[in-house]
Amino acid sequence: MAAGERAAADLAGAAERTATAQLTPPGTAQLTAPATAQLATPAPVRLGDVVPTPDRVTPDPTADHLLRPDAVIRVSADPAALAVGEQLAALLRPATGYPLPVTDSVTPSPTGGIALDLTGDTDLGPEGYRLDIATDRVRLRAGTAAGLHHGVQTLRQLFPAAIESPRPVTARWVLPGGSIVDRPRYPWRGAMLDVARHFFDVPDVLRVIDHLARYKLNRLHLHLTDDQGWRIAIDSWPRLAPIGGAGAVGGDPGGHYTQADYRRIVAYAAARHITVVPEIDLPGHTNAALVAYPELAPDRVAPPPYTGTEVGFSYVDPARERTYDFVADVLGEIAALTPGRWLHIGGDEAFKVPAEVYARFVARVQRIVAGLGRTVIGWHQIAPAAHTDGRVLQWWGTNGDDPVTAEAVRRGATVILSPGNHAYLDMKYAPDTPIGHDWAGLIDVRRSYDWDPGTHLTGVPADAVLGVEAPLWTESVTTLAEIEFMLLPRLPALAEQGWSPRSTHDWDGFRRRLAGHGTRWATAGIAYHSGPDVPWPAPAGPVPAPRQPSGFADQAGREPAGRTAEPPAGG
Ligand code: TNX
Repeated sequence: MAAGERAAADLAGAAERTATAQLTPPGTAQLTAPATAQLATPAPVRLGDVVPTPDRVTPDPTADHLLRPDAVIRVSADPAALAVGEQLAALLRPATGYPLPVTDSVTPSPTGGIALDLTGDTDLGPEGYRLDIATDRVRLRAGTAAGLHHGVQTLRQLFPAAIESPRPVTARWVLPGGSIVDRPRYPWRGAMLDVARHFFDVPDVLRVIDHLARYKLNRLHLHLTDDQGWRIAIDSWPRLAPIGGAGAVGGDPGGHYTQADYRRIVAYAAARHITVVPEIDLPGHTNAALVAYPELAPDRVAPPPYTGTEVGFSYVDPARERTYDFVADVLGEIAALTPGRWLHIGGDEAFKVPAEVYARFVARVQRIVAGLGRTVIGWHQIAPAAHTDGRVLQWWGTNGDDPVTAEAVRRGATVILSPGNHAYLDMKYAPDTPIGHDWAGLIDVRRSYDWDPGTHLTGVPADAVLGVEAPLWTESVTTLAEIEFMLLPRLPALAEQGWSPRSTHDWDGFRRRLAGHGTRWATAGIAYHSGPDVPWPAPAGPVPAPRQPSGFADQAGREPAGRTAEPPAGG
C-alpha cells in the first residue's frame, strides 16, 4: 500500500471507529446495527433547508439516511457524470474521513450509499434533477451532468454543517428523508468579477467559482479590461497585458492572466458547469489599452496609467480602421480561448463618444462578434445600436422604467438583469460597511432578495428575461476575503432569484434558511458579512479563521469573517 493510500485507509478506519462508537454501545456488533437504531436522532437539517429553495420538496421524516463509513458512490458510466461523482466524494471525504470510493455501476448494493444516475431524460430540462433520500440509499437522477452537479450541491447542504470542515470531525452524517424535484427558473444565473480595477490571481478566481457552484450559478462574467488594467495576454497585441496590466486602483500591484491561466479558469469553471463570459470593455474604459498602444487613442498620445476611480473619460478612436483591427484581433483571440457562446463587449459609459458615432461603433463590433460565431452581450447602453441576432443586454439601471431598453427588446434583444440597487455586490450593506460604494443605494440582504426579475423592467415581457447576474466591481475590493465579504450572504439571495420559482419567494423563510449557511461558511473558513437582517446562529466560541478581511467589524459590531460561529457538533 502506498503512503497516500495508507493514510486514507487510516483515516477511514478512524472515522469508522468514531461513527460506530456513536451509533452503538460499546461491545455490540459494529456496522450491522439496524437502521432504526442508527436513526435515533433525526437529521439536523430539514429537507427544505436548501438555498436556492428547490421547486418541489416532499419530506419523509421516517426515511432519514445515515451515511455509512463504507458507503460507495455509484455513478452512471459517463465521464461527465463520473466527474460529478468524484466532486461529491471530494466534498464529503475531508469531514467524514470516509473513503467513499466512486464506481461506474448504479446497481444498488446491500451497503446502501449514493447513486448518481444520468438518465438522459429531458423532462427536468437541461439543469434539473431529482433527489430521493431513503433509509437504505440515496439516489440522485438527472438528464444531464449539469443536473447531477446541481443535485450534488443540494445534497451537500442537506448534510450537517460540519460537512464543511476541512478535517475529519465527529458527527453523525444523517440526511433528511424524502424527495426533491428541482429545476431553475432562469437559464442565466451569473456573477461578475471585476479583475481590472484590482487584479485577482487564478486561485482566488477558482475559489470564487466554488462559491458560484455552491449556489447553482452557471455563469462567471470576467470584466477583464478597464481604465486601470488590461488583464489578459493577447499574442497579436503583446504590450496590452504587461504594460496595460501593470497597475491597479490606488497604485496597488497589477497583474494579468496568461492565456494558459485563462484556460485553467475556463476549465475549472466548466468542470462545475459554469460558463465563463469574458468582457472586453469598448469603446470606453480603455485607458490601459491606450497606455500600451497610443495609436488607438484619438490624439495618438499615450495617456498616463490610471489609478483613480473616475469613469467615462477614455475611448479608443472609433474613426480609425486600426481600432477595428485591434477589436477583431483581441476578440478573435478571446473567442479562441473561450468555449462558451458569449462575448461581452462592455459598451458602458463612453461619455466622450457622440451618440451616433457610438451606435455605429457598437453595430460594427457586434458584427465582428457575429463573424466569430458568438453571441454578443453588452451593458444596456448598447440598446440604441442596430439589432443583431441573439444580442443580449445586461441591464444595470436603478429605475425599471427604461424605454430605450424596452425598445431594443421589442427589436429582438433579450436581457440579463443586474439592477444596480439590488444586484450590485459592490454596494455597501449599511452606511458603515468599511468598503464598497453607495451610488445605487445601500444593499442589505433583504434588498438583494426582494425584487422580481420577471416584472422588474417596464415593457419587457418575462420571456425576454434570460436571468440575473450579480456584478462585483472592485475599486475598493483588494483581497479574496473582501470579495467573500461582499459576496456572502448576498450572492445566495441573488442565486435564489435566478433559480427558485416566484411562488416560493418568502423573505422570512429565506433568511431562516440562509442563517444556517453562516455556520457552513465559518466551518469552511469563508469570510462573510454577518449583518443584522439574518438570524445567524449564536457564536458558540472562537474558531481560528484562516482568512478574514483586515480590520472589519460589521454593523452588528461583530467580527464578520470566518469566526462568527463554531459549528455545533453535528449541526
Ligand atoms: C458603474 S456598472 C460601472 C463600473 C463601475 C461601477 C461601480 C457599469 C457597467 N459601469 O465601471 O465600476 O459603476 O459601481
